[in-house]
Amino acid sequence: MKKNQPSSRRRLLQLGAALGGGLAARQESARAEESDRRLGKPLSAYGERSPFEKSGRSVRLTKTPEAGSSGTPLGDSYGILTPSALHYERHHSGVPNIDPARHRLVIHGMVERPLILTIEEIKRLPSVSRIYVVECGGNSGGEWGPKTGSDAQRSYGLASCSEWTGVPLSLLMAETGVRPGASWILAEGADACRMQRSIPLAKAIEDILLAYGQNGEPIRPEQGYPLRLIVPGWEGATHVKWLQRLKVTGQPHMTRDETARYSDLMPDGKARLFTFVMEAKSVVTFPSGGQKLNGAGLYEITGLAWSGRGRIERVEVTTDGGRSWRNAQLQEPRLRIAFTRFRLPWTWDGRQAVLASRATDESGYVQPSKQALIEVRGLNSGYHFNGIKLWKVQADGSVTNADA
Ligand SMILES: Nc1nc2c(c(=O)[nH]1)N[C@H]1C(S)=C(S)[C@@H](COP(=O)(O)O)O[C@H]1N2
Ligand SMILES: [Mo]
Repeated sequence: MKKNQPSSRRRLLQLGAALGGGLAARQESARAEESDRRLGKPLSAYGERSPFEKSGRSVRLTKTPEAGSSGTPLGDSYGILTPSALHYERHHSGVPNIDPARHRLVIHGMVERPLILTIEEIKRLPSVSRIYVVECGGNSGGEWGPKTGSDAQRSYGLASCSEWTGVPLSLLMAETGVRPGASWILAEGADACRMQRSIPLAKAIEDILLAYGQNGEPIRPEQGYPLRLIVPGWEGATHVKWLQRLKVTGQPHMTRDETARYSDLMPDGKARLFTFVMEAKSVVTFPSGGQKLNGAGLYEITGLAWSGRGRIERVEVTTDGGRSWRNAQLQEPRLRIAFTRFRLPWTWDGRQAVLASRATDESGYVQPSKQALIEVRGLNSGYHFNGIKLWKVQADGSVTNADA
């Protein structure tokens, strides 16, 4: 190293002379930049990630706040928790800007003692923190079609996993009491569309949370600030955001988002309503669509598995398009209804390979192939797809969907 210095310096000087001093100026500004970098920046009240990191939710920008969705970039994720800034978004009419001091939650209908609560009052109640995945019933809906998603975010990214803090709804139901014959609850948001979903009372009492915290801070506006429902294991649309009203009733309300939407039109022409539980699912996040392997050799295949029915028991991985499967290692903790990270070492021989994962949950349910799903469900519905996702590693190392 030292020996080379004089000669490389001489070469640099010659080059500098040839470029007429421009190089010296550039060296000077590079030195200034480097010393700025080392000096760093002062304290900040709220942290930002490194400016070198660019991964984000891919969004179609609209001029007005309207219905839309954006996915979590699962292909860039580590571990099992989704940073709040990258939690997927699904809004039926934009993100309302709600002042928590003026927000109220009303609980009424078939109750003994109706309640109107402020956020401050809700936060005074005994709370719990739980790690749960939230997944849209429409996640991977595009996979039903002939052309499947080209990357992990666009195909499987309407699922994210956070630690949620809030009050068990059972606590408030005990406070209000319920009248005989009560069996459902209507939840309503404070967004422009007043999104509404009906939920069986039994679930409300079992494990629903009235959540105000996400990953250690208040829930983000996109996730329902200041208050949302967390309905463990059930489709995202039941997790009503910006929650303002719970009405206890004797039957479901048959709202738009549980009849015309989020229902599954079966091959016999009948629609399956209230498909609440999100079944076991998994996806390889590395290597996944859009990524590139840098030559043959050793890699670690990794991905995420989860189930609305509980814990993940097993994840198998194939590298030959499903001819053979090997058990992946499951990273602890394996929490109920949360992302479980799986890993498997793999030596890539540099030839085309088709990768996929297959999850089994604690109920014994095994994630089906796309073909098996279509045989039972037909092709009329765009919701509740949980089929095995194939990625193709091309000989040049690029990774695409399996159709490519
Ligand atoms: N009030 C209200 N709640 C809502 C929605 C909405 O548009 N308005 N979207 C629902 C749907 S379809 C899903 S998948 C989840 C998305 O939650 P997230 O945006 O926090 O990921 O919220 C649900 N709750
Ligand atoms: Mo959704």
